[in-house]
Amino acid sequence: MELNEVTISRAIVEEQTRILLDYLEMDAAIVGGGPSGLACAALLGERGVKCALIEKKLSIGGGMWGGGMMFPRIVVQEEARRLLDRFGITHREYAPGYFVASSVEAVAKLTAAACDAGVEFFNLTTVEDVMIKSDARVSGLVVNWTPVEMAGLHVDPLTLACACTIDATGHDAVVARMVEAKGAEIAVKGESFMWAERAETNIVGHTREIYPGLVVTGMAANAVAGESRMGPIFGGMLLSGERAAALVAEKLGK
Ligand code: 48H
Ligand code: FE2
Repeated sequence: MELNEVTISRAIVEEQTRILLDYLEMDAAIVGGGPSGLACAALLGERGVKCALIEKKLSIGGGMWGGGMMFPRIVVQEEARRLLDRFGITHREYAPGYFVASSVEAVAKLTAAACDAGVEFFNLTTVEDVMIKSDARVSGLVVNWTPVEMAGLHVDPLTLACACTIDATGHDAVVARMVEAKGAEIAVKGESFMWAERAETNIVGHTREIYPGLVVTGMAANAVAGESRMGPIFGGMLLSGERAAALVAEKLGK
């Protein structure tokens, strides 16, 4: 078979353009591809929700790749063990109730689950603003290529419409802060000191719709609530992603 470079180029450009056009309107947009965003995306996709995950970096996985202090291992507690099983992530009981797993396998399997569930990924894409109109709800996301932002170029963005947005941007709670900065009646308190037990116990309760159309999950949920951080224990991230998916699916009637 003789390979034609232009056919290769045409395949990439046409396919991704078709997908981007299709996703200019969607049910749910997940901003951030860390553990909470990935879990949420996979579980929404499995329920038949048309959703995309938007990640500013080249790679998906957020803060999970590095495990704890670059030892590529994560710990998950008893309460979230069923999610390790659900996503097929191998684990070993290190001490009663503490399960240790490879962070690389965890990212890979969560990502694979989201792919299998039909989630689309837009990587190298930064959410730089939100759309809020007279109905006072987040109804869309303003996006640009990350390299445009990195190069400091003035290139105007594009807008995606979404019925629900999930802020899964981690410690910085980027989308929530954008909405707060627009004068909306929400306050992003910022995360508190390390206290794994408290942070992990409370994170699911902090996973909620903080403004019409905007649900927070993962570390962003704790940052909005002024809640503690937890270090490299990841059960709360998975449980929070699961909770966010349930909330969004319910809102969408799925
Ligand atoms: C597009 C964006 C934008 C943007 C950021 O940090 P993450 O892994 O987030 P979580 O909440 O799923 O997981 C948190 C966990 O990794 C962690 O840090 C823990 C448990 N820490 C405890 C502790 O004590 O430190 O992923 C967030 C993702 C990243 O990939 C960002 O690149 C991405 O969001 N992102 N994507 N547009 N504007 N901002
Ligand atoms: Fe962290």
